[in-house]
Amino acid sequence: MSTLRLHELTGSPNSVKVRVALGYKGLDYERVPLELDGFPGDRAALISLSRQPRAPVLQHGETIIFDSGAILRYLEANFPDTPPIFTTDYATLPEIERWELFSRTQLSEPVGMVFSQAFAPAPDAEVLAKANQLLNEHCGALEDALSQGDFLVGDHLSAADIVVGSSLYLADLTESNSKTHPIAAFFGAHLKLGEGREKTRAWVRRVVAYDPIVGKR
Ligand SMILES: N[C@@H](CCC(=O)N[C@@H](CS)C(=O)NCC(=O)O)C(=O)O
Repeated sequence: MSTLRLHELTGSPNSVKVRVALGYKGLDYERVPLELDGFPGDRAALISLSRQPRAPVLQHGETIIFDSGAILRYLEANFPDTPPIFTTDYATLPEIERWELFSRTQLSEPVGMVFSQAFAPAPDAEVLAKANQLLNEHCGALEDALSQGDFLVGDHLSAADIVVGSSLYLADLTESNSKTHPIAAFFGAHLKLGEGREKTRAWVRRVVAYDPIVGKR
């Protein structure tokens, strides 16, 4: 079988998502971390590989897949002997997709606000406070869902948990797992799941535990 090679930005949630999926499925892979000397930095290697500039990109033999959501779907469709992260049930698939959308909209807004402050000459305390407030408000939906069961959809880990949980690792960093990049360290210092978000916090830890890099606390 061809080697799975993951071209990643090690601390980026979209790369974490793919490593969690690979870990949960028990698939061996080789990491190819992208070393950047700034942001967005030189993306020539990714562009020549995949005709676009963003990580993660998965290489499987001659096949190249970009975008974390596309990679999760590729793994699901092509490794049928591994634990499922989507579903065979017609009505349940859109539930998983709704959580993916939640991550790309509700969560990416406060995460984007903190990200922008990581590059500011002096971080704006008001923007950071607003980001924390927004994030914790949006996570109310997760506390509600996790009061019904251990997973967002169904009775096992799915792409819903992987996508949302991996994005939220940025709000639950420790000194040790925020060492992937100075930007991760900035998140560790400035974005936190607050009071009343205990179920969310415990579930994020369960999800990212499948990633040997940021899952180690
Ligand atoms: N194509 C991305 C989604 C959008 C995106 O690019 N998001 C930013 C951060 S929220 C990212 O992952 N950047 C990685 C990079 O700069 O290579 C994915 O694989 O999911």
